[in-house]
Amino acid sequence: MLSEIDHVAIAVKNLDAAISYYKAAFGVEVEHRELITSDLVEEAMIKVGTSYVQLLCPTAAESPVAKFIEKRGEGLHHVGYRVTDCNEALNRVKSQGFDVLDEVPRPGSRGTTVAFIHPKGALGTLIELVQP
Ligand code: CMX
Ligand code: CO
Repeated sequence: MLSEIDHVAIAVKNLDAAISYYKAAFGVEVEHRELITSDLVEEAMIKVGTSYVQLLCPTAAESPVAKFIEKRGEGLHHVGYRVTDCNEALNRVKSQGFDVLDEVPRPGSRGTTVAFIHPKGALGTLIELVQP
């Protein structure tokens, strides 16, 4: 059901500073940058093999990522697993009785379809199901 790691998301306070770090330390470039207005974040995607590092910066104080940084500081925020059918994967999680944050799949960045699973029922890890 989980075909690949789509991305590993890192919450950052300053997107340009985070991109500069990745450029300086690893010589890598941003492949895609997008404002995700529905989630009040801006992302910068850096390709690693067939997966990405998603640098994630809040665009408003009420962004879930702003709240996360305030509580825990910068760092790993969630893991995105690539799935072929987000609806099917989400329904499986729900049918097993686990808490989800999205009752139905919704549009994500890059034209993807996504659904989030609550970290509380998922070993303390926020999980995003990503259908390309
Ligand atoms: N990973 C693990 N645990 C997390 C977490 C995270 N990213 N964010 C919050 N938690 C934990 C908190 O530590 C807290 O635990 P305790 O109760 O033990 O203190 C609990 O979850 C509740 O946290 P909270 O600070 O009260 O935050 P909220 O419940 O308001 O929000 C969450 C948390 C996961 C429901 C919210 O961040 C959310 O809906 N996320 C999904 C959407 C999202 O993250 N969008 C941005 C990314 C977009 C993209 O990748 O495309
Ligand atoms: Co993500």
